[in-house]
Amino acid sequence: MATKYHNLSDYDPSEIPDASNMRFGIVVAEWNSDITFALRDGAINTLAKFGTPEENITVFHVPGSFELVYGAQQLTKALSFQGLHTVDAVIAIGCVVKGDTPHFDFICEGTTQGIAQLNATQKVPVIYALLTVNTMQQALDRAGGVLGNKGDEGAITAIKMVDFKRKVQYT
Ligand code: DLZ
Repeated sequence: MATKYHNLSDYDPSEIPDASNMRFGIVVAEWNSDITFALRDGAINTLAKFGTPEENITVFHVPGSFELVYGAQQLTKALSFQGLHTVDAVIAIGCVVKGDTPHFDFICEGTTQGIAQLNATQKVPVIYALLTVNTMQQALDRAGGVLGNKGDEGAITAIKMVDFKRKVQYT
């Protein structure tokens, strides 16, 4: 959670593993694309900063945040039948803005539980880069605004989780 005490783009670069031999899938919701595309670009730039080549990043778009679970699940599977490579981690990017009805709560809950379930059952970590905000200003603040970029945070988390996975699997 971003607060005035925690900027989403703040991290110590010396603590981030080299990501040059990692492969990532990014699934992005098109709802609130002004926000989600800024998060996506932040994630891609941060992965590149730590060495991930462009060809190791596969980006897919889905209509809304609710579809992120299905999208992420598909990306966690081998994509070789499409000539693509299996990914080491998936970053799920969305932005749900509170409206006048309980729809917000259902989308947030379904997406959150779905991503949690993928993490508990699949081999590939799925990173939760979902903004759930009351106002568009809160989203802007977290999409490259005063509180940083949730996409940066998602990329750093993805790199750390791939590193974690490799350590627990191979040591
Ligand atoms: C329907 C809907 C609404 C009202 N709001 C959002 C939103 O703020 N953010 C978002 O990512 N998606 C929204 N959606 C779309 C749902 O996620 C989903 O795409 C549709 O309910 C179709 O399954």
